Amino acid sequence: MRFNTKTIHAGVSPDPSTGAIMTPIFQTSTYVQSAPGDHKGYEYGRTQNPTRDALQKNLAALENGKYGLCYSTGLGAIDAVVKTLKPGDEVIATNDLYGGTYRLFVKVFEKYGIKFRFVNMSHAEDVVKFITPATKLLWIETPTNPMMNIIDIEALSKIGKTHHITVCVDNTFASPYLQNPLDLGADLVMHSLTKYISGHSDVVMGALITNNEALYEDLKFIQNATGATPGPQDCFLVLRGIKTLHVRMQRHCENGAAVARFLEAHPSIDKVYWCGLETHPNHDIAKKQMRDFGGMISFTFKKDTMETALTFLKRIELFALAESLGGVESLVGHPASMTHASIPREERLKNGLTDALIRLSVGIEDINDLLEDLTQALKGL
Ligand code: P1T
Repeated sequence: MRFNTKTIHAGVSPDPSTGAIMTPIFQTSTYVQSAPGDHKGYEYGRTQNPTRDALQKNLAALENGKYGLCYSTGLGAIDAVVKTLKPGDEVIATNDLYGGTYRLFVKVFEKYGIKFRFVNMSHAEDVVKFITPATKLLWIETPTNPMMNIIDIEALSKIGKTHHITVCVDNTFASPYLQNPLDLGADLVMHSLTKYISGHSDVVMGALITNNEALYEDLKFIQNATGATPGPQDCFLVLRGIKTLHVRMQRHCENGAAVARFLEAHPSIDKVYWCGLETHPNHDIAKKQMRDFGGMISFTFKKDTMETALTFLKRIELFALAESLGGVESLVGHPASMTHASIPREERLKNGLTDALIRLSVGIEDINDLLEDLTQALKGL
């Protein structure tokens, strides 16, 4: 099956008892057994649920993986990955990444004796000098949030293999429509399903996908033992959203390209961060590992002040000021005070995340309406 067919059919089949074409919401906490241990593969709602099973199979198929696991949030999925480690282990993570991931690593897991190094991975070979015998995990986000840096998944996966380090890619910004890290050699893919995959800003969930059976068994044990599992209603919403992932993504990419080119040519704009621009430092790697460039864009103003940013945010109408991304509606964010507020200012400034940086999640509205809105909001800035 090709990708655009898998979104609709992979992992799902008509309900055997009724023929319902849509996977039912199995809203149950437990399953009846005819004798102790004699059951139909389902014992308890935290451990297994048929709606969740269908989604996990579908997600595995979209990432060309064998095993999928779903979590109550994207951070719940990341938390599970770190729980495969033990005190004394080290993690090398992308220096620019979602603020919540940084907060989980530094504020929660450092207390348990796990060490995190945040490294610029733009040149894969630069990572090698940070590897020690204790390094057990390479944490890659690409494109990164919010600077849209591109990291060479294939090159880093090779480095991971050589040094026996698990390579996990947070594929949230690209979605499986644009990029499949397992095909490029990564061991594990993580998604915030809250974003492009569910696509309608109505659910918070996360997922992990792998081909490695031992890793899957370890993660499945942690999923059941620690309990960050999603409810069946949310699994249904994500399954429903996935059916249009490919058509939504196609439009996100088209609109993203038009907005990036518009901003690049605008006299009030200084830098545009979007991996589809030929001037992006890792555009060639983006072209190699992604099928298109997506709808996430960050930018700065020539008049690089908070006042300019606040005026823009006050004027803009169609782009709603909100956390999150990847829904059908366009959103605008101010990373320094919103999604990345938990990263110390000096750390984020080192990565180019300035006080006035703006991030756009370009939706699938009519592009002319979006460009008109940006035009009026930027006038005279
Ligand atoms: O919000 P949650 O489903 O727990 O996912 C966390 C997460 C993980 N990885 C990336 C790359 C993310 O962007 C996020 C969540 N990000 C936002 C809420 C945001 O506005 O950037």
